[in-house]
Formats: sequence, structure tokens, C-alpha cells
Amino acid sequence: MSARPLEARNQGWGFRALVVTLVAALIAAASALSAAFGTGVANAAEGCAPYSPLACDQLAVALPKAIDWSSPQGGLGSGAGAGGAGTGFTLLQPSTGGSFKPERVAVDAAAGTLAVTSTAGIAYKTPTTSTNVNNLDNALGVGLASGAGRTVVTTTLVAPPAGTGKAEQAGLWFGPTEDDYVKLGVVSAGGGQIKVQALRERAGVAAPTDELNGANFAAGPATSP
Ligand SMILES: [Ca+2]
Repeated sequence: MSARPLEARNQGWGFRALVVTLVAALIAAASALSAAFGTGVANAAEGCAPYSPLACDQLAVALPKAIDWSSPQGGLGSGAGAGGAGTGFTLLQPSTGGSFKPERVAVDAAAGTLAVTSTAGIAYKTPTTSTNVNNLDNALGVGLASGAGRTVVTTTLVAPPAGTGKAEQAGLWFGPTEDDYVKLGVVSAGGGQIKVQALRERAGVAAPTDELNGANFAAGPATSP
């Protein structure tokens, strides 16, 4: 899964701004992630835990903010050891069981894309109400300055794969924690199809009424949901 330029801008009303990101997640009942809460953002001894290995004063970005991967972006590095090109993102959604895995994030400057190879993790619900959850890796984001204003965030998903129908997904998230956020993404629906889904979680609760799903449609390079 990859994405082309991501942009956020403030339109003048709304949220006490928090974070937004490209996310890629996979629910896979068979493979529980080890809860390695010890790398990257989870290390309270460095950076701005639990949000980022970067210093706290490096998290917020000025609006309008556009991330264009065809040019150097700074922020969290990609590739093994985070030694590759900057992703443009400065933080990650704090995760109980997930972490920053830069070796699964790649910047393609020629294509102007960011590719995230997902793992079996998702922020959906909590371990007390579901299984294999609150373990999302690489939920990249940036900090937005708090204040009045409606924030608009856009991105382009390039050729979302069909997945296996186990809720593999990518898109945008916005919120302070893994238990309080809204997200908009493309989700694997099985049978070679995908769907657009909007979902909100409040205090760890994502009820059926907190979820909107579009009609299924065929995945593939020509898809433009
Ligand atoms: Ca959650």
C-alpha cells in the first residue's frame, strides 16, 4: 500500500487539533503480535514518549502542511534503523502493543509515494472487548497546534490491494489515542473487493452506530474510490 501527497490545512472551526496519519492495518486472527512495547515511541527514556522518538518540540507542524515524498521531508526516518529518507511524519499514535517499525516504511522519491507494509495490528476497540487489538504498528502522524479551526486532511491511496477480507486497510486517522480517534480508510472486503469505511472510537468503544461502510467495489490500479 502506498500513498501520494498528504495535506492538512486548517479551515477555521472544530477540533482541538491532534494528529493525523496514514495508517495501514491488518487484522489476522492467527498472528498475535508480541507486545514489544520497548522500541521507538514506547521508550520513555528518549524523545517525546509515548508519541515519538523525536523531541517534543519537533512534533507540531504549521498549517497548511503538505507532505510530498518526491522531495526531502525530514521527520521520522524510513527504512532499517530509520536511517532512510524522512517520512515527513513526526509521531505515531500511541499503541499498547504496536510500535514504530521503520523497516516496513519506504519512501519512493521518484514516484512521490510512501509505502507502508502493514502488520497484523489495529487500534480498533480494546483487548477487553475484542481480540488482537490496540496493537497497530506504524500509525504515522503529525502534531497539529491546538486551537479553533476545522482541519481538513486529504491523501491519495495508490492501488489499494484487495487483501484477504480480514479488514486490511489504509487511510487517515485523527485523534489523541488508540481509544479515541476517527478514521477514514479503504478496507478489504474479501472476494477481491474493498470498501470505504468511516469509524470513530470513543473511550475504547466503537459501536455499530459508530461505523459507516460504503458499497463494496473491485480493488485494483484503476480504482478511484
Ligand atoms: Ca482502541
